Amino acid sequence: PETFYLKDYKPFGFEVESVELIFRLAPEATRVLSKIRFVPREGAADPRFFLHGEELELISAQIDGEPVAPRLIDGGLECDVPSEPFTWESEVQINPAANTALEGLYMSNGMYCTQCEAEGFRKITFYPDRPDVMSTFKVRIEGTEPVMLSNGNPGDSGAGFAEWHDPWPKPAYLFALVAGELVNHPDRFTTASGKDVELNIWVRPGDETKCAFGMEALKKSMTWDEEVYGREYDLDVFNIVAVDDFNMGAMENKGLNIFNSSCVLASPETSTDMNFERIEAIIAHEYFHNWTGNRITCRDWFQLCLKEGLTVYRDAQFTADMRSEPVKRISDVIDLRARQFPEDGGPLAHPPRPEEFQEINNFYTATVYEKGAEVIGMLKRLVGDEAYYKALDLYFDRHDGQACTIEDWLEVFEDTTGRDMAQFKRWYSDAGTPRLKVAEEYDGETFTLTFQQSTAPTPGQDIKEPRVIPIAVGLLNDAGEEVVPTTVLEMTEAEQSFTFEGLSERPVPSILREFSAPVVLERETSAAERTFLLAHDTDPFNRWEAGRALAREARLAMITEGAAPDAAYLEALTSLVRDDALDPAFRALVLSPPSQSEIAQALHEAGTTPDPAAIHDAAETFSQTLAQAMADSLPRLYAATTVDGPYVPDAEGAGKRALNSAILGLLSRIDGGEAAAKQYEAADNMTLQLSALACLLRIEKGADQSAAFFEQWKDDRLVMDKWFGLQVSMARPEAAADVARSLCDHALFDMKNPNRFRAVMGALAGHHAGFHHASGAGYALLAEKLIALDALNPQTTARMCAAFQTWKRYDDDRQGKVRVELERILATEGLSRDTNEMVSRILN
Ligand code: HT7
Ligand code: ZN
Repeated sequence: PETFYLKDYKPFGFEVESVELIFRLAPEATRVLSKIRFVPREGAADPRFFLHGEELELISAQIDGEPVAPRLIDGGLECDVPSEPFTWESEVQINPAANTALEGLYMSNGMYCTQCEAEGFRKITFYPDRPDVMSTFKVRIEGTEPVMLSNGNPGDSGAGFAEWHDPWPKPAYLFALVAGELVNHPDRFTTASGKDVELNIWVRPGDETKCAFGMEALKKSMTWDEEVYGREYDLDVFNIVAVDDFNMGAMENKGLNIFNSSCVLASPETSTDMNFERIEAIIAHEYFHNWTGNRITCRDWFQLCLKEGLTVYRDAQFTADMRSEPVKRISDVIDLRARQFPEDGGPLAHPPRPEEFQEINNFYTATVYEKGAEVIGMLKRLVGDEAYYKALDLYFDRHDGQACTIEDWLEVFEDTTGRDMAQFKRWYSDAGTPRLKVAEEYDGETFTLTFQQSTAPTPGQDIKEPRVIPIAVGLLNDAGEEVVPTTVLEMTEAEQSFTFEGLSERPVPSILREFSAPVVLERETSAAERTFLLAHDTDPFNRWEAGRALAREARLAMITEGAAPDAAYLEALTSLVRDDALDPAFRALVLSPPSQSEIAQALHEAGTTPDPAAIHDAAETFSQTLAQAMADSLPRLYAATTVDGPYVPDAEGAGKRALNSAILGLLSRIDGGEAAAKQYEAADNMTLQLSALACLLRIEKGADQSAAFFEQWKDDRLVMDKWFGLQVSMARPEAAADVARSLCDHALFDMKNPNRFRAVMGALAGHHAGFHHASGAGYALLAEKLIALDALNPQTTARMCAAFQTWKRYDDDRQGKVRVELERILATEGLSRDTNEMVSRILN
């Protein structure tokens, strides 16, 4: 397969002045007519007229009204064209009903729907399908569907047709079309400058009762972007459509966002608190793309983090403002360590701005998104809030309507702050997570922190130069008071010391507050000091972090030394959980244990080969011991944290329910599931129903409730995804693969629906002891199902291959078994480019 390189970038030789499209819809034979005005660029580096096109049947082509015979070549067509501006017209036929890859125009439940990012538009018509080619679009849809939507503002419509006009120049990846039997949940929004905008969430009939929360989230996002970034909406209409079959979460098409139904539909009866929070965040994320992604887009796909990192950063700010800042930060760091750190430390490591790819769909990664967002956070910490917003204003002013690069982005910071961003740019070009070692010294007056940074080699990058690292530090006295408030130290050297003068007693440092940089902090500290920070740190993130380190160390001691669960830690945890003055959501986070995969990573880093069974047993023993240690107070704590009154999906209620559910998890280990069974019976919302069912399944007492749950919800696809997933994640390790296999044979299992596939296979991959069971059954089943899925949906298959990325952490026997499966996938005839690239990288 061809490899594409950042260094090879050349602008397209033509400008596209306007695009007009006509769609004649038919499930198996849709006709697409295009009329595109091209203007040759003077002095173009590449004057070749090449249009991308895949899986298209060319019916006819004309230039300025005269028939032409283009040369059909791999991936598109070439044609001889005039040296003056000209109009290209073509007619192609496509088959949406046969499109199971869910890229281009496809059918989902009888509804027409598109997904064009990154390179799906070339499956709709011949076009320069690259993000730096921007144009206005006029679209006419002809069909019998009651609702027919496209980007921009509505034009004429009548029996059998609807027209749309998008006045904002956009790249083809933001094109969208939806047609089908849909109903809307309407609303309106008036922008800060008085523009009246029609808002709609379009869903299948029956789902209209699940749109109110999403609509509120949309209006809150619109207000927030005006207030915080000064960004207003720019069309008369903003449409959102919910689709059941979708490869990812949602897509920011201009004026017509398309959502995986799991990321927009919500009701108390069918959605958990976590679903509500995620929906609010994703609606915000897609909406925020209107400015960071659509009005200003990427020059090429290597620059993907320009729009994704910034937009993730913006949606995190939004969630922090709507909910709790520390809780959001802690949750994001848990997620970063679980998804991005393993990527950065394994065979799939790549910089936030990669320099080569075979299939761009494989680079919608935690590194591009979440590390990309961390990089923005560091930038803001280094320049300060005021300079950050000044730079953003300049970015919007200077680059509105353009397709930009990371260089353009950093230049606005250079121009507004006068800083040289050359060293900072390494965060975009270098892969790998820096490790930051810290040593402390106190001479009776001066406290010195000495840091050393180092980054291990990553694929294709052996040498790593030092990066700029903002290290937020605060100093505490032994009464827990701040003697030095949070200060951002700017580390630029491989080794660097920072001093704090005038301290009459040795302070306790709180380092990397708010997780001010995406690094691994290595600090030799006593358990006593960690316990002190868990009780007293004035930075909530580091308070949680101290608890997390204690939890990790307790687990490691259990696994490597056969130690009992650490008594001092158990005591500290117990008193924190009982502390009513603390935010329940924070207490729930402190109580939730490190994942088994995180423990495996910690063992690996400490030079011990992780044994998944031993890690699983230690986790069980720890929770059982904690439950017994707290036995007397658990029923009271459970009662005290129960939320009374009608369900409201707000942050406060969600925090209380999270704590209540963590306590129920412990309680069910000692009461035989009595409280959980009662909660299940009484539950009037999905959060309580599902948490009770999970507790019961974990102690193998939930068979009746599971059957009842199935009967109650078998007609609701999204709830059934939860049921499918839970069966696997709550299975005993030795049974997990068998449970997953039999679920794949279930009448309601559907290979073509990515949500259902991920519910089962994603749960298996996330079941650490089950997936890595010594039998190899987990590896074999995942490989078998990925091979089957690849023939239908390469994008989702390739993404799920990442489950194998940590394989070299484990023992030779397991490595051997994984290798066999990876080689089996690679040897599959007709394997997609997507999966081929992923498996080859993982194997190397
Ligand atoms: N920009 C979008 C990324 C995307 C995508 C979404 C749905 C299906 C396939 C996709 N390929 C790429 C989503 C986002 O980041 O907002
Ligand atoms: Zn995005």
